[in-house]
Amino acid sequence: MQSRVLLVSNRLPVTLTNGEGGLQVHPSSGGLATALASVHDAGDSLWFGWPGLVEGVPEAEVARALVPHRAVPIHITPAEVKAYYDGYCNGVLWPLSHYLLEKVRFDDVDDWPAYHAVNERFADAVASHWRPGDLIWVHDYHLTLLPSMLRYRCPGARIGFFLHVPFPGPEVFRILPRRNEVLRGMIGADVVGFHTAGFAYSFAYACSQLLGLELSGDVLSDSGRPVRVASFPIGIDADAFATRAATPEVRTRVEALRADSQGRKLLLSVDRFDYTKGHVRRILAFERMLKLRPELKDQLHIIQLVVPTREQVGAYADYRAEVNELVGRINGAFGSPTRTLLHLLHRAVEPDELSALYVAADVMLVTPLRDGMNLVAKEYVASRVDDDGVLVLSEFAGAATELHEALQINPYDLDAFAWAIMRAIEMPPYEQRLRMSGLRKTVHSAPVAQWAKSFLDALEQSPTETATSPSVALEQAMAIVMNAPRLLLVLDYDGTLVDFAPSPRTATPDKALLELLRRLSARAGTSVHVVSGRSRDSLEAFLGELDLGLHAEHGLWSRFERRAEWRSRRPLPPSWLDPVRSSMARVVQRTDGALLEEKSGALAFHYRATEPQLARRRLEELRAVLAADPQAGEFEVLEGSRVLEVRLRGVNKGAVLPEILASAPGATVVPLGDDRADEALFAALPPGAVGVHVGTGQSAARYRVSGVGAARALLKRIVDSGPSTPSMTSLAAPPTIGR
Ligand code: ADQ
Repeated sequence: MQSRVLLVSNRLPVTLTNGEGGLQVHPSSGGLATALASVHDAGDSLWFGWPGLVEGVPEAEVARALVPHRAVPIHITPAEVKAYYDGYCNGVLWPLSHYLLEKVRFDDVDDWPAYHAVNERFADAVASHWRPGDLIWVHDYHLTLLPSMLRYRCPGARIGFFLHVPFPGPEVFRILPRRNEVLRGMIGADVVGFHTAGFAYSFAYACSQLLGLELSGDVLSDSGRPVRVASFPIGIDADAFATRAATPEVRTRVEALRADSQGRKLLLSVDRFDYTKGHVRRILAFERMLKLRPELKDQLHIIQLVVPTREQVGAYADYRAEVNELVGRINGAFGSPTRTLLHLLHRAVEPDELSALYVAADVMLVTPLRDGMNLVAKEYVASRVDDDGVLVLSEFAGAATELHEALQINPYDLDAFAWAIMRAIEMPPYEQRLRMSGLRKTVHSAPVAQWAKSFLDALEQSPTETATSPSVALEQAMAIVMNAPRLLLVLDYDGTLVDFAPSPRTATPDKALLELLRRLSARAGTSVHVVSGRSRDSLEAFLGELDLGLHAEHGLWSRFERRAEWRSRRPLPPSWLDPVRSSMARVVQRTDGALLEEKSGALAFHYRATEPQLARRRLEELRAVLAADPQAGEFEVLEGSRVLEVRLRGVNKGAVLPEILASAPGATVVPLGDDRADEALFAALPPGAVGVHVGTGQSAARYRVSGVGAARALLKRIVDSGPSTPSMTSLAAPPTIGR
């Protein structure tokens, strides 16, 4: 690994506080900080993140304090902490990822803008330090928009994204109002990593279902740009835990803990005080067990170590109150005036103390309702150097996919949970050894350094992007465009001027778009052409009243002026489509959500609304049928965004371009397009043209903008730079669109 790595996470590995003794630096807690420390400590890296709220300290002083830690601070205001961190991150994305829908706060209007703004601030900071050759590695749900934002700012950068929390099932993810923005943000990366193959699959499925991206093996195609989606299960530094467990300091503490337990079995859990970690169900399981076997109350000593977390988030306060009440109930029912059965220790502990607890615990309960991975389970295993002890593990922790020898439970099934705890307490030593030795082998075989290396290797091996330009370069080109005496705009429609809709018929232009195009076409010295895959009828119906050149079916048909006759660029062979039509119709009939669009020179199989796996099967079938068609030489098969089109050979957007160029000699050409069909146009451009790709896909265009909203904003700037024309409606894009 030669490249410098720019690590980006919400929190820095150290947190600053401004107390009486001045600026203090403390290590940050939590799984992510622990995991990335090994990458940061080992190599040439810079770490970008929030240093915590340090009000009253000049930013330069904060930056100076972080220099020895190779950390770059990104400041977040108290209002943003509320809306971005407590609000969108921990009030929306966190509970949604963990399937706790009743805890999601959907309607707080400030949360999303703050989330977007903080992601932008991270993007600016990272881009200002990025040098060609650096790898950028973005972490977690706080920064889902960052990969795409960086793709516009850092041309050719290799960008990785890793999600530490679960990616929920697609039907749960679909609930998120900003789902498409979040997915588009993440697919700006070259490699998107998850803890389990299940999460990776859910993400790929959501991208197919909601963005119409195709998946082949473990690679999604973002308009031709490969995005690798894979699982990289995180490990721990198992050797360090094993070594620490055997030190005299830890052994002394273990003896003290055992003396404290007075021969009773120690049941331990260690988690952040978070409602996903399952404290409530765990305590209910203890209660169920003690009701079944009351005599156990004298044989057990239960410690739940909880580290304070997200104390400002409302749902956490309620949760803490609920847990405290339950603890009181259990101790009231099963403890005695001289002995507390269940201890809830509310604090972070030092490594030696944590290790001592792991070594002393006869049974470890790691029973989250959902968890991306869960490092505590692995830390316990690594600390059991004598091959004894029992791990009770929730099947909903990512770790369950690796730790097969644990006693796995469903925390929602209280009876089975209670029986599993009893079984753990009474497990004979030989079975403990059998299980624990297997677990230890697993945990030692995949250390955290290897996790980081395999992710960064995958990132380094990802193909470099060739044609991306930073927004700075687009700004320079825009200056030329806005001052050009003659302008020729050549615009794609779907995905460029309007967002995709489930059916092509419903992607109608809104008022703002019509007004934008009207003003563009009225701008002095400006000609506007729309070149689309759509049929003549559809373009006439949507845009026919405007002074635009219209080119239907990828340029097979043209109408250079309003109300002019449509002209075909080439004769159509009679009834050539008939046999293909019946094969395609048969497939459509058996495919829920699919539809067949018929044009004069093409047939399009649209499957945007089809369940992705079904769509994949039907596509395979269709490709085979078309390849075997006796007329296959007459047509070509082109696959776009959730559409397979059978089209006359040799018809493409590049072929119509010379005629459009001839209609505006000497003009500066500005084409905008988002998908593979537009690449034929970009490939045929004359020198000096300002080709703009819309989205994060692969493109030969020299410039890019993020989406439909940004494409419209660019056109609006062109309108505003020309002689003014009266406006009837606002030109703002509808609220559902873009950034
Ligand atoms: P977390 O939700 O923070 O991590 P986890 O993986 O268990 O969960 O990591 C917690 C870390 O904090 C462990 O290293 C543990 O030792 C430490 N810790 C917990 N309680 C402590 C205490 N009282 N005192 C000191 N240290 C304590 C997120 C995801 C997880 C994922 C990780 C890493 O939610 O699913 O495993 O990131 O990707």
